[in-house]
Amino acid sequence: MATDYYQIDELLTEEHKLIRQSVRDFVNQEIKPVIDEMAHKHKDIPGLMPKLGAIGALGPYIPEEYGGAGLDQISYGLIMQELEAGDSAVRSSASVQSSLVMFPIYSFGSEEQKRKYLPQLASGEMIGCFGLTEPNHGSNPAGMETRIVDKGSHFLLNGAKMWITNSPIADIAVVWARDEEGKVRGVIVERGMDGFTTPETHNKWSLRASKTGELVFENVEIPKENVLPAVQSLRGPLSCLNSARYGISWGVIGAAIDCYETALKYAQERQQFGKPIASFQLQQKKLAEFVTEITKAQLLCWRLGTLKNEDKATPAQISMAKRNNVKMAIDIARESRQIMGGMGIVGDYPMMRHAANLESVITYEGTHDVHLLITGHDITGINAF
Ligand code: TGC
Ligand code: FAD
Repeated sequence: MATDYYQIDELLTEEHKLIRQSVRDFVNQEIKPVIDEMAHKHKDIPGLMPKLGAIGALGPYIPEEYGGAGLDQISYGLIMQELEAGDSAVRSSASVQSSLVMFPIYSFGSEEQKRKYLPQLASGEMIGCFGLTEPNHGSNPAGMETRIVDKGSHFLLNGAKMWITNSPIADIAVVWARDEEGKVRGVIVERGMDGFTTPETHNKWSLRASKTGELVFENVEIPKENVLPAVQSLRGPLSCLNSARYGISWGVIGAAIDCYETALKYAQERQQFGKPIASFQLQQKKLAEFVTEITKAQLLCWRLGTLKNEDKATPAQISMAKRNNVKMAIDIARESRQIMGGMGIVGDYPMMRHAANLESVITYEGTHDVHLLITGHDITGINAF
């Protein structure tokens, strides 16, 4: 992973480059040797979360006093990029834990909640998941049917969430539900609470090295201290999505570079008609377009990261980057597979796995079309949902 056609490395600090290198080393040693087998067997990578915790990939931008690494947003992006070069499932685990579990607890939680959960989440001893999507409400979470009712000494939670990354292995779930006044509240549900189950979703053809499942709540008694005090509207969960979508914008660059570099090397070595296939114009066109699109995506992310560091990135800017970069990566995965000919379909090369994973990435955290409508709304002022 060295593609840097526009010398973007010159915009990074020495610390950024060291962080990137350490995550790259981790992926080369711990993920790449096992990922094909894990994806084939539909198993998550053993001990992944503590390993991610040990390299500082869980909650990198959460302050050190809560167990995070206190890093900036460019560092977070570079970590996501390197993890997704290994597999989107690995980046997914890190981004859910960081942006969808630690971020809401840090941003909306009480001091007690921060001290109780964040250090264990940062180390990977505790695994978290995020429940927003429901069986009847995906793109439109405002329609959520999950409810919490105040029973005086506790809240009672009823409802169901679907398509939840890591739900079958999670110790806690940050869950979004409406209260009696119709306000959207965030609650921390712990495994073992009566009436709380997490059935696994089987037979996925995408993100096979990651567990996905449901969250089902049947009269679950939620202690009052498990409600996030500082959030009472959809703005809460949607602001978590900003952080996760930003990470995905960087992450998919890693998957794209993995495909591009594999195809470039293969095209230079593979001979047909007495010449390397890289000498044919049609193959050069593909490779030249890959590096052009990767470079544009890198610049988009770098600028977005600097805006995020200054707290100036808008949700619509983040939507543009998520949409553009995921499409860029899925196109490169599909086209680079063609450069490999028949070899492109076997697990010795990463293209099919990345392409299949990216089918989820283009759907979750807001679909490709939803992000286009967010841009449309932003530039016209007209909501077309
Ligand atoms: P709307 O009326 O526009 O807004 C409601 C309130 O929220 C505010 N808001 C935001 N705040 C922060 N960040 C954002 N991105 C925000 N977007 C909106 C808004 O200002 C308003 O605030 P207030 O204070 O006035 O109440 O909301 P809407 O119901 O019309 O919906 C807008 C829409 C469609 C863009 C939104 O619902 C959406 O983004 N839908 C897509 C759903 C989605 O992305 N789900 C993701 C689930 S999590 C997931 O997929 C994890 S995968 C993890 C992995 O494995 O990596
Ligand atoms: P729908 O909302 O039913 O959309 C179906 C199609 O209709 C899409 O093409 C969509 O773009 C289109 N569409 C919808 N509305 C409009 C409109 N107004 N105009 C034009 N087109 C429209 N969710 C979580 O809460 N937590 C998680 O951890 C999580 N992890 C996931 C992991 C995986 C592997 C997957 C696949 C999903 C995950 N999700 C998670 C759910 C994900 O966010 C949703 O799948 C996504 O938001 C889309 O919702 P949906 O699947 O219900 O599709």
